[in-house]
Amino acid sequence: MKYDFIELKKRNSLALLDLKAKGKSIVGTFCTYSPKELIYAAGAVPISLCAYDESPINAAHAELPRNLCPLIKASYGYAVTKKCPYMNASDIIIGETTCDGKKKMYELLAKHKEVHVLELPNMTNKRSLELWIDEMKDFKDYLEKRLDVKITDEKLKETIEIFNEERDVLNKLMDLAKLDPSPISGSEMHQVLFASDFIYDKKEKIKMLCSYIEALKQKDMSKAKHKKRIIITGCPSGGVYEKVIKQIEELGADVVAFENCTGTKNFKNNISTQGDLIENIAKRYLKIPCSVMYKNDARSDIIKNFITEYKADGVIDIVLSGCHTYAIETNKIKEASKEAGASYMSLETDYSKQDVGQIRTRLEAFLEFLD
Ligand code: BJ8
Repeated sequence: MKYDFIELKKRNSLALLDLKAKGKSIVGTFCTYSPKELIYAAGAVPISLCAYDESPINAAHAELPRNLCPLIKASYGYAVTKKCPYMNASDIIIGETTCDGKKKMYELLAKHKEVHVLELPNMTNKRSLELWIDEMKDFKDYLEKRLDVKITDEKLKETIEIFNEERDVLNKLMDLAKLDPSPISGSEMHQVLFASDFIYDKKEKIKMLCSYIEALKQKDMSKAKHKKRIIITGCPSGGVYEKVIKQIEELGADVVAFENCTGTKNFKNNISTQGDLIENIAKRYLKIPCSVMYKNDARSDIIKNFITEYKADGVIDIVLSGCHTYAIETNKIKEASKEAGASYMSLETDYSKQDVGQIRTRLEAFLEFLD
C-alpha cells in the first residue's frame, strides 16, 4: 500500500469540486477553534482556508497593512485574486474573534464572501464558557437555517465519534516520535498533518493513517542513529515548512513534535458523547491553548510535558512576523522549556524566501549548541 497523503489530498480536492457541482455546501474555516463537527453534521464539507503561500500577499496590500501577519495577508489575498480553489468553492466562511488582524480581515472578507463570525471569548473561565456554548447553539441554528438541514443529536453524536477516532489516530501517529530514534521524520509528519486538513473523506483517511502507523511500527530502526530532538511550537508552520522544518532536518536533527495548529492544537482532547453534545463541543474547543487567550498557561504545561515525553533537546518557537500574541508568549515558553531541561529559540519569520540563509545560520548555531 502506498501512503501518499498528498496524492489523497489532491484526489479529495478534485472530488470536492465534483461534490460542489452536485450541490454539496462547502464551509471555509480559518482557525482551529472552528467546531468542524457541527459543519459535518450539517452535511457540509469544512475546508481550511489559511493560506501558506507568499504569492497572494501583494494583492492584499491595498487594504491590509504591510506589517500584518503573512497568514492573514495571504488568506485575504486569495479572496481578492480568486486563485484559491478552496476559497472560490466556499459557500460560507467561518471566522472567529481570535487575533485583531484576523477580526479586521473578516470585515473586509465580507465584501467577497458570506462570512459568519463566531465570538470566541478571550478567556477560558466559566462565563467565557457560557458565552462560547451560546455561540455554538447559534452556530447550529445558523447552519440549519442557511443550509436548510436539521442537525439531529444522533447525527451529531455519529460525527463526534468519527472526529474522535481521527484525533486518536493522529495522536497515535505523533506518539511514534516518542521512540528514539523516531521511525517518522518531522517532515513526513508535517506532510501528513498538513494534508490531513484537506482530506474530507474521514473514513478513507483514518484507514490510510492506521495502516501507515502499522507500517512505521514495523520499520527496521536497528541502524538508525540518535539525533538531536526538536519540538516545534508557535504559529502555524505550513508557510515556513521548507525554511524551518526541512532545514532542521538537513542540519542533522529530528523534529519530533508539533505543538501548533498543524499539530496537537488540532487534535488533542476528544469530545464526550454523553450529556449535552453542544456543551461538550464548546468545552473541547475552548481548551485549545492558543496565545490569543488571556493567561494561556496550558501551553507552557504542554511544552514541559512534551519535553519529557518526547525526550526533546530543544524547542523552536515559530513567530510569524506581526503576530503579537505569540511574540509576547515567547518569554513564557522559553522559561517553560528551560525548566523542563530543553534549550529554546524563537524564530521570527514570514512567507518570503529572503531570510532562508539567515534562518539556516541561526538553526546551525542553535543545533550546535545542543551538542
Ligand atoms: S487557534 S494559532 S489558527 S488563532 S499567526 S493569524 S494568531 S497574527 S493563526 Fe491561529 Fe486559531 Fe490560534 Fe491556531 Fe493571528 Fe498570529 Fe497570524 Fe495566527
